[in-house]
Amino acid sequence: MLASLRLAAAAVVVCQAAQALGYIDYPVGIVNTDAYGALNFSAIFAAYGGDKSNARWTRSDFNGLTSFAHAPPVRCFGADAETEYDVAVLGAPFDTATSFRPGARFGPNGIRQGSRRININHIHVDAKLRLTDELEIVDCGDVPMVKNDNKVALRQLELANAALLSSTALRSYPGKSIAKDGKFHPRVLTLGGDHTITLPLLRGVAAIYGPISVIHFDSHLDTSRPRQLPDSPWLPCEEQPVGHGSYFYYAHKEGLLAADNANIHVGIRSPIDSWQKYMDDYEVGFVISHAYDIEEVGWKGIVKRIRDTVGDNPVYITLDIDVIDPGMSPATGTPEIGGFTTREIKKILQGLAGLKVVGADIVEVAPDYDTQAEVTQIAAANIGWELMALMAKTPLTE
Ligand SMILES: [Mn+2]
Repeated sequence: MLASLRLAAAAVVVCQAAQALGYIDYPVGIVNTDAYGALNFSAIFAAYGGDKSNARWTRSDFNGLTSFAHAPPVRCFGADAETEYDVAVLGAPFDTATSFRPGARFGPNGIRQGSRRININHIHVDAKLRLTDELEIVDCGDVPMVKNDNKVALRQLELANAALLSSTALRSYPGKSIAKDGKFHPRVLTLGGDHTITLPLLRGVAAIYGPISVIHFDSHLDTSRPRQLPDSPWLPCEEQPVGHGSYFYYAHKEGLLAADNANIHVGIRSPIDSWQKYMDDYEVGFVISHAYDIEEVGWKGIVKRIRDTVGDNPVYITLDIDVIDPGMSPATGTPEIGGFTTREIKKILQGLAGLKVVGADIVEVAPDYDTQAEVTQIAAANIGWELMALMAKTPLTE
């Protein structure tokens, strides 16, 4: 009792001393005081959390501008074009090639909103690293994709992505880069957007690294072959536009995917209209791990299957949020029941440590269908954090 009284008395003395030093000097009155001008705002705003830097008040969980996981916002295509970084976060607000519920144009904003509790300056406990110790991460904002012409919108994204990828990364490493030009380039984490955006993004990474092994998390195959008349409204002489279920067909046709079926779908479980879809899929270059593999072989078995498929190739990870069960990620265009839990997807992604991840995207987040608790946006944001941890773990050296 006496000891605790002494401690309390000591605390009061320390507090009075701090006030006397002017460290925290709150004005006595609320209005009509000149004291505000003399206030030490750095100290007052930094008092919570112990970080005395001026940046603290913009970087805490729930205030400041909303960027992805509090990454510094950078005008990557304008005034800050000379800034060097290792990972660029890029928004692709596009949803005019969807087959069912639209709304993923608000995905980049929603995922950033869901990322407020994440901080690139924090330690990733499972990966045993602090992202900012390994990578300079910036948020480049959104590409202004036009809303009334998909061809132009996708071209805008392609050019923006290519501009980021072709620059030089801040960090270089001993040994040879896996890039064709031998240089170290930044990696881009794209926030979609419907899944069509992956086609222009793959064009970008393939230009730098050559054909890529794709790890595709999704409940759908997305390798649909465009149909000809009489099954389709397009004339044989007309170019059939790409959509969010056919972009891999075009990626294969353009030679962007690794040869020898070194690409894999994970989490597949949607119905199909014909078994031909599975034959077309194999021709496009994929093997399939179905959602129920999580019961049959567990996350370790799925990780082994992925690693056996992609080997030592450069890897691009594209994740449709509908790979997660709609109970944990309802806000998406084409939900399918029987998906992974967020814990399972984390274990699978963490199991991919050591792979050379040259880029990644998270797509099909449509915040308008989310719960008040923002469960889908929070899930998507945390998946972004896992993807960046994979990038932080493994530099792109041979
Ligand atoms: Mn899907």
